[in-house]
Order: sequence, then structure tokens, then C-alpha cells
Amino acid sequence: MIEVPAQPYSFALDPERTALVVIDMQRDFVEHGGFGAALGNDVTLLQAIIPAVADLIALFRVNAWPILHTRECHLPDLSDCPPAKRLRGRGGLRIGDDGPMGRLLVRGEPGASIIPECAPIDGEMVIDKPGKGMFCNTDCEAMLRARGITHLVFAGVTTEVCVQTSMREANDRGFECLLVTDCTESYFPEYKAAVVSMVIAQGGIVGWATDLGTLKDACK
Ligand code: C5J
Repeated sequence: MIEVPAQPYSFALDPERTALVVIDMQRDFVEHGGFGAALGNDVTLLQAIIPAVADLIALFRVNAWPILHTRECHLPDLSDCPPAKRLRGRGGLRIGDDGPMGRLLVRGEPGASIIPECAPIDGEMVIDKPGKGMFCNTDCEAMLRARGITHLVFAGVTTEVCVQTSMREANDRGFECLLVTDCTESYFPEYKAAVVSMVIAQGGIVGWATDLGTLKDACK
């Protein structure tokens, strides 16, 4: 076991049973012209964590530990996108509409792809998820269980939407969850801070939190 200094107390990482989960590092969330920008968000906030996320991915690759990448996206006919999701909000462009990077949040469109700095390589798990949480209408749980994974390290965007939802879903399924605080970001810094506080409150009610440097030192 690797003892990772963390909050609210050290996280016992079992290298044989741990996977990195990289949530939605897609062009649609971090680049201008994507879904996040269409909602009026400042995407440059998210771009700041790209080097750290790439570094975390490299840490798992060098140790030959499993990595699961998620993409929030929908089938081209939007049959997996509930109207409640598509019609939410009063902005201009919606899921499925044409944008500068193709149809927003649609599988196979340029905007739905993972940014090159964080792109999966052969052998890594990739799931397309229609919900905010990674377990909603995906076979992600079966993929993790088949590999004997019990511990998950979380990174990606956005902290209070897809990262938090996925982490809570994982916690309810019995996975031990660690959030890497400088490898996740929100369009709203105060929401990120709130999520980190909520995760580790009450003795780690959702899981643990640490930073990349601390995790890397622990894994030396
Ligand atoms: C959002 C996500 N924010 N990946 N998706 O709609 O967090």
C-alpha cells in the first residue's frame, strides 16, 4: 500500500487496485467555441490545469496503472439525451446544435474529443457518458470491477458538475475515492473550493483530497 498524505487523513492507495479517472477533458469544455463557452463560461480557467492533468496521466502511465477517460456526449440522434437536459437553460446554442467544433456534445464531433494533451492511448479505458455521472447509463462499473479496481483517483472538469457527480456515484458503489485538487477545475473557483470542502468533511464523507505534488512524492 502507498500512504498518500491527504485530507481529512492519509489515503491508502493500493497500486494493484487503483485506477485514474480523468473526467471530460474535452474540447467542448476547455476550448473557445465549445459547449462550456456556449453557456457563457470563461474556458481559460479550465485550460490552466491541462499541464497538471497531463502530468498525473504520465504518473499512472509510468507505473502501468489503469486509466479511464470519460467523455460527456450523446448519440447523433440525441436518443440518449433527455429533453430535460437538452432544453435546460435559456442560452443560444444547445446540445446537438452546430458550433465551430461541430455539433455540441455529440459523439464523434471534433468538440467531443479529448484534448491532445490528455488524449487516451491504446489500452486505456474510454467511456462515453450521457449523464454528468460516469455510472449513469454506462458499463463503467463492470469495466472497473472486471479489473479488480477498488480505488479511484479523480481529475478533470468540471469539479462541481461531472467530477463531483462521478465521485459521489463511485463512493456510493463502495470505491475509495481521492480527488487531486490541482488536477480539477471549475468555471467558478468558489464552487471548486466548496466541493473539496464537502468531499472531505465529516471524516471524508465522499472521499479524500490531495494535490499532485504530494501524490507524486508518495508514489516515488
Ligand atoms: C458540464 C461537465 N459542466 N463535464 N459537464 O456540463 O462537468
